[in-house]
Amino acid sequence: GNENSGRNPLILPEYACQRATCLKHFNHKFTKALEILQKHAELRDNERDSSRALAFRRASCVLKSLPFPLTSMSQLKNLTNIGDHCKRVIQEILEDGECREVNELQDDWFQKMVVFTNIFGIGSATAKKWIEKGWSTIKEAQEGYISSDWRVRWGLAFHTDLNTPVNLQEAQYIQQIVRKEAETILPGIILQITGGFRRGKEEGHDVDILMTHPEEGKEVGLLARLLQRLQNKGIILCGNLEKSTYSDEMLTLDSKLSAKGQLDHFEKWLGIIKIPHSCSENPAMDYSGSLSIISSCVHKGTGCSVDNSTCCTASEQPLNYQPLNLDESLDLESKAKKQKLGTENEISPMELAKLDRNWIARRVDLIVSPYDQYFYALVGWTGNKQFNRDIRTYAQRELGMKLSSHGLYDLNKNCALPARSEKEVFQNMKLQYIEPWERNC
Ligand code: TTP
Ligand code: MN
Ligand code: MN
Ligand code: MN
Repeated sequence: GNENSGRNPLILPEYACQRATCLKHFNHKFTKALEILQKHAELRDNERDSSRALAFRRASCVLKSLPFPLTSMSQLKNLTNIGDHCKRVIQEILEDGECREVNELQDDWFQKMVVFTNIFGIGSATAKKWIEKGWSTIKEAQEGYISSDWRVRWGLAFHTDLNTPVNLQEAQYIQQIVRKEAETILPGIILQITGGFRRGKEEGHDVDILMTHPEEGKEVGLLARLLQRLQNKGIILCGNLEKSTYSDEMLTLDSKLSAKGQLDHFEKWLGIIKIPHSCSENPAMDYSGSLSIISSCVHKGTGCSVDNSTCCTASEQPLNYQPLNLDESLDLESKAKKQKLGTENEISPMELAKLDRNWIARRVDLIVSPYDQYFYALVGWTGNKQFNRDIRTYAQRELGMKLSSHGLYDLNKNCALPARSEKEVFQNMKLQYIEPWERNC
């Protein structure tokens, strides 16, 4: 290191919610290594490993907040959250440019686990079983695995699509479609892209959209009707609508909403839709015409119904598809007729994926929040996951408050603290406002 760098050992606040953590920073060399250690611990997936995984992540997060590139161990002196193991790794990278332990971790097993757990619906337990069977490729899983989980069937079939990152233009395109339909159903709706894109990422694995309405109660029933409309347009491939399971006592009691937990009780839909290939070349273009063209397969019978509020819960009931011969010269009316009549041919997700098609499958999460919870929901669904962990732990330990995506509860005063803006969420916790793009922990 360079002793003359003029930089005194820096003191950073302990919690990530007290400091800015941006996508671009000075220490990728180190944070990449630490996040491989984190990922490996997560994939091994037992209790001891999961706390180690968090320790690696916290250390990485501290280095992302450093306002300069790390050049000597002495600069770490006053930093919290960097344990001995992390220090060894950092020192080795400082001396050799790389870390042997990190290199050796990225073995065959690790690579396969990463590939398999990147499949929608597949966790480390299933991935481990596949590796024990001797599988090492997606193709082997596609050919050898029969799943009762709709996510896995679709995740395997559309693995190539879903592992092609969603770009910003596609995200905006999807938001545009959802907004248009949602505003038709419920004028005055508030709709916001959250997740990685809101934090300034240019790519993501999905598009997260949070919705609410300023008039309390107006949002009830919106999601089922919205899905019905998207379904009628032939955009939806598969998905699952979860009803809201929220009640006020959860603000204080529920362990699902604890500092570690990322789960919430909002009504939400997690699914896969199709968008035109060409939309990322020209996102401003109106694709309402091509949307009927990409409706080459429409659902039959199953799916979004306002009454039973389920959408394609295919785990119990496999989805049926009726392929339509794409003929762009068909006028809309006969196209609609043909869709309505359909054919008796039903094709599986795998066959659908193999068709010559002008659309790509994209993962979408749609979340509906009541307005009085909205700004807490916005913080929670903006993330990132590590930021949520940190700000929830901070609330609990430093303030004696319980933070979740539903609200903030003061456990000493026994009252909830409402917020009418995201800034108020931070004010209620005596925190300086952290911008969404500063929450990339
Ligand atoms: P993700 O979409 O899983 O992650 P991301 O958007 O940060 O990253 P990517 O670009 O790869 O999509 O989740 C979005 C945020 O929502 C995440 O920061 C944590 C939060 N979240 C919840 O609060 N509850 C949930 O059930 C899930 C899945 C996520
Ligand atoms: Mn997975
Ligand atoms: Mn996301
Ligand atoms: Mn998501």
